[in-house]
Amino acid sequence: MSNFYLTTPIYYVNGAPHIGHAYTTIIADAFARYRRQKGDEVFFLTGTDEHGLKIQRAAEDRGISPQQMVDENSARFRELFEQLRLTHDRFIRTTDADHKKTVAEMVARMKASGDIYLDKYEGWYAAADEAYYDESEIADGKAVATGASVEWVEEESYFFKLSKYAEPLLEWYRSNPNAITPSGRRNEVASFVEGGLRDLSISRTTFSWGIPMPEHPEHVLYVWVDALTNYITAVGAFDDTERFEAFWPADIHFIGKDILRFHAVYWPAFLMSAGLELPKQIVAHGWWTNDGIKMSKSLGNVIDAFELAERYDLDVLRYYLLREIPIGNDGNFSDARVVERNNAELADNIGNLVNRTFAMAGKFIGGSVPAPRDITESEDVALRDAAYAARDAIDKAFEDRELHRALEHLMAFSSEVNNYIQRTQPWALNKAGNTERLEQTLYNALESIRWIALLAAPFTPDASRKILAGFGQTTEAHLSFDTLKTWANLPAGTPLEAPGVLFEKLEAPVEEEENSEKSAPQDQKSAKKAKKDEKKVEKSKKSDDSESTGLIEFGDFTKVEIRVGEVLTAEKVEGADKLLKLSANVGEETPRTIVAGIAKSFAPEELVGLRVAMVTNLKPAKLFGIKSEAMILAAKTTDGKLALARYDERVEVGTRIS
Ligand code: ME8
Repeated sequence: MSNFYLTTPIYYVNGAPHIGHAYTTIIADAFARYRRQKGDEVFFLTGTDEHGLKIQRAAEDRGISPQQMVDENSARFRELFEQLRLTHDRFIRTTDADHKKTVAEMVARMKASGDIYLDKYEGWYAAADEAYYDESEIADGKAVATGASVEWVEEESYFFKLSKYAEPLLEWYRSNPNAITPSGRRNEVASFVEGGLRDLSISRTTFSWGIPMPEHPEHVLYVWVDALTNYITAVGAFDDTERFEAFWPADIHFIGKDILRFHAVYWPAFLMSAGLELPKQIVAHGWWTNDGIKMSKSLGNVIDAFELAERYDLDVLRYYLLREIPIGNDGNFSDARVVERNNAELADNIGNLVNRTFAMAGKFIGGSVPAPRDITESEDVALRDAAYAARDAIDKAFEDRELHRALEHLMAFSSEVNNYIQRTQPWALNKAGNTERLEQTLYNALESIRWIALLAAPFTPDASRKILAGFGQTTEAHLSFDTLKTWANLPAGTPLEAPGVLFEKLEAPVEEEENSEKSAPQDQKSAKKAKKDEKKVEKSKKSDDSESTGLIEFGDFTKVEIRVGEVLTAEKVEGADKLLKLSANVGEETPRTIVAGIAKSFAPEELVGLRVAMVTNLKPAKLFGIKSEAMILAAKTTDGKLALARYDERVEVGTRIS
C-alpha cells in the first residue's frame, strides 16, 4: 500500500461552476477511486481560489463584499461536487486560516533563498487570467492566447527571481519526461522557458483582496503565489511534517491546458526556491466547447454543471466525459453523443449482458452462483484470458493517463462476454439437460460480470455497486482489485438478485429551438420530435454500416479538429519554393508552427493577420527540418491558385469549426 496524492485546480469563484470544472474534478475522482480500489491511501484535493483582482472586481460589480461573494460562490462549487457525489478528501478554500499561514511561510522561504526583491512593475496585466503578458503576447488590447483584455500597470512590486530557475526547470523537464503530459504540452512549456524567463511580479499595492506580503502588508500577494500554494497547505506543509512527508510530492496535479504555464513553470520554480520537492506529474487536459464554440459568459453558451448533473444519470455523464475524448484533446459537448454512447455502449453492451445473465441464472440454475470448475474448454480459457488482458490493459491505461482507452478495453471485454454467451448458448445447454456445462458457462459469465463491475467502478460507480449488490457484495472491500488477481473469486452458493435496469435507454435530443432552454431528453413535449430524431440517428447508423456508401459516422468527423487560427508571422522556407513557414495563434498559450505548401499562391506578408481554417490535431510532420504542427485548409481556384477558408473578426481565434 502506498500513498497517492492528487489534486484539481482550485476554481475561481467569480461565477457559477460549469462543465469544465465538473470535468477536471470527475477525471481526478475516477483516478482517486481507482487508486483506492488498488489499496492506496488516497488524498484527493479540490477547492476554490478566492483572492485576487478578478474576484474583487466581480464582487464590486455585484455590489457586495468580496467575502460575501466568495462564501456564496464557493458554496455552489461544494454543492455541485456533492451533487456529483465526488469523493474528494478536502475542499480547500484559499480564505482558510491554515492556507493563509502556509502562504506566508512559503513566501518567507522564497525570500530567505534571496529570490525576492523590491522594484517597480511596468507592463500589461489581464485580470480575467490573473496573468502578466509581454508586449509580444498582446494584440489589440488583448492577450493573444486567451482573448482577455489587458490593462497597463505601473506600481511598486516585489519580484520573484524566476529567471534564475530557467535552467533548473529545463533540466527538470529533461530528466523527468513524464512530469508534464501529454508530451506536446511538455514541449510547449520547454520552448517557452527556452525563450528566456523574466522575473515575476508577485505583489500589488492597488487593491486589497488577497493575502498580505509578510512584513509588508501594504502589498497584496499575486494570486497565483497564493493559489498554487494550496497544494501543500492541504497536506500539512510546514505544520504537520509527518503528513507532509507522507503525501508530498503530489502524484498528479490535474489541470486544464489553460493554466499550464502557472503549474509547469511558476509552481516548480516556487517550490525549488522554497527548498521543496517538485510534483511527480502535471496532467493537462483539453478544452470542452459547446457546439464547437469556446464557452464564454459574453456568448452566453456556458454549459452549466448543475443542469448537466440533473439532465443525466451521473454514471452516464461520467462515462461520456471520460470516454468521448482522450485527456489531452479538446472535445465538443453534444447531447446526441451522450445518448448514443449511453444506448450503444452502456445499455446495449453492459446493461444487456448483466440482465440476460442474471435472468438465465434465475431461470436455469435456481438463482444462485454455481460452483466454479476447472477451466479446460478453449472458449473458457479465452474468456478468462480476456479478463486478465482487460485488467492489465486498464491498469496500463491509468498509468498512461488514458482513461478513454481504459473504457475501450472495458467495453471490448464486455463484448467478449456477450460473445461467449452467444457461443456457449446456455439456453441450448439447459434444453439439452447438460447441467454441468450450463453451470460452468453461467459461472464464467457471472464472474466476468463481477470483473466488469470492479473495473468499471472508477467510471460508473453507481452501476458497479448495483451489480455487486446483485451478488450480495455491499462493502468497500468488495471493490478491491485484490479479488481480480486470479479468476473464480465469486463465491459459490451466493444468492443472486437481479440488479434491474442499469442504464435506461435515452431518446435522442431534440434540436434546440431558438431561445428555448435545453430540454431533458425525456421531456414529454418533445418526445415526438425526439422519436423522429432518434430514427434519423438509427437510420444514419445503418447506412454507415455499409462501407460501400463511403459515408462516415458523425463520431469519425468529430475526430478531426478544425480551428480558426490567426497567422502571426509568415516567411519563405529556404530551398523549398512551394513552402511557407507560418506561426499561428490557434487559441492556445503558444503559437503553432506550420509549414504550408502555399508559397506559389501567396506572398508571406499577405497572410499575416488572416484568420483561416486549420486542422489542429494531425500528428506533426517534419518538412525541410521544420516541425509542422497544423495544416491549413485550401481549395484550388479555377486558375490553379489556392484560396483559403477565411473568417473575419466575428469569429474568435481558436474557435472550433464543426
Ligand atoms: O484557472 N473545458 O480557475 P478557473 C475543460 N483559479 N476544462 C475547463 C474548461 C473547459 N472549457 N474551463 C475551465 C483557475 N476548465 C485558477 C486555478 S489552481 C492553483 C488555480 C477547468 O475557475 C480546467 O481544469 O478559471 C481549468 O484549468 C480550470 O477549470 C480553470 O478554472
